[in-house]
Amino acid sequence: MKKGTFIFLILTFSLISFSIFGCEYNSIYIFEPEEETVAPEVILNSKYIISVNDDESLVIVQEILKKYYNEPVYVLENIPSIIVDQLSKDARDELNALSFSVYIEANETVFSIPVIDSLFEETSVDSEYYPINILRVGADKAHAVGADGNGTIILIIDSGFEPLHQDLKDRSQGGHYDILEGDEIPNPSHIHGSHVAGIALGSINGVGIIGVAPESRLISIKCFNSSGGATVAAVVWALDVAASKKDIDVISMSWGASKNFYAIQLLIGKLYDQRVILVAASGNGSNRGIIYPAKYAEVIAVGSVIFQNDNPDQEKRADYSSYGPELELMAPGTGVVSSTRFRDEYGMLTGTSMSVPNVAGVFAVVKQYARDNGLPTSQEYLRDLVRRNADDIGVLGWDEETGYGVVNVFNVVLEINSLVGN
Ligand SMILES: [Ca+2]
Ligand SMILES: [Ca+2]
Repeated sequence: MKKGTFIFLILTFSLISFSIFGCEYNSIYIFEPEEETVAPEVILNSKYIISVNDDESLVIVQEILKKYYNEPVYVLENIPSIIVDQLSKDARDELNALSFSVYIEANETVFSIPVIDSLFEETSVDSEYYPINILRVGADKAHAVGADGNGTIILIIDSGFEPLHQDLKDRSQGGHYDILEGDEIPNPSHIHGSHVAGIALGSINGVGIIGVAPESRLISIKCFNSSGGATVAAVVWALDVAASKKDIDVISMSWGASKNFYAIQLLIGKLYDQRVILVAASGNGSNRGIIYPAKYAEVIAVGSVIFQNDNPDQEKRADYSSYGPELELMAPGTGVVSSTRFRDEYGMLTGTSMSVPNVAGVFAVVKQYARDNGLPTSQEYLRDLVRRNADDIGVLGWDEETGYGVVNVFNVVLEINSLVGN
């Protein structure tokens, strides 16, 4: 284990008594060392993230830091980066004088979840139905032919989710992680995460809503706080935990920042190399300028479309939806109904945040259906399949405002059927 941050602090002695065949044995001391990590808030609010390009360079950096008592509070497992709570001027000067590149990035709360208004409108749901966004991406018709994400895992990096919600509880894969509290309980800090999860994989269970990939499984990594913000360290830590997980098919990232961070770029590259399909929000900046991580080539940038089921010619980019040369796909994001709080509450939220899980769900379904039909399941193959089956809108062909168009999973299912002669 590369993580060098565990400190064995507390040795607990417990006095127990037990009996064997009626004889009492007292004063048996059990020696239980307890693994104590650095408190999550120390890592989350630390001062810097230091990254290099290889492990050998990282060893040199750590040797230098040791001289100045600037040792890391967290050593990342999957990239040559460390999080430090302090960095003296002398240490920084020595790092900057090294012959290789050392990236010293200040830890700030720059990541946010792009929703237009985080106050949601509560929506009553009488009997189970497909919300209009799910219908628009063709998921109902895909489900009818068995394309439902069965056997895939969607990892959602967000604000946790409501584990008791009727449309989410059966979707849990387990293996969740809570960066904010340093435990494995996904309890939500904000409704955003539950809402995103419901869109991607709300269950077919006779109640509430149905998501895009209702047979897919959910793993949650929580790093966004109750204000919908996250520090760079929180996001880096979350992505590092994600990169340590195996068998993840899709990662849904309804968040971002306008600034590039080298540690995050390294982690996105690492996840891409692990064959994970990465989906993220273009942002709600209303302008030309897509946020990170959606801006990276490895990540599928998703914008929000104002859609009309009966009139596709009128469909256009939502005014708030950021656009640019990296834009790939569109999905509904305005007035989307999904799971929110407690066991059975639903509500409406708006933003590119809501568009992302539609696309993440589509990729889970497409991966399952391609796999089941003996087709390739590489990111490149699936990405190309989804792009060319999107409903083109706006300017003919790919364009900066609407990418390849509105994602349509049923179009993909039809192409797969024709490819394999179903
Ligand atoms: Ca349901
Ligand atoms: Ca177009």
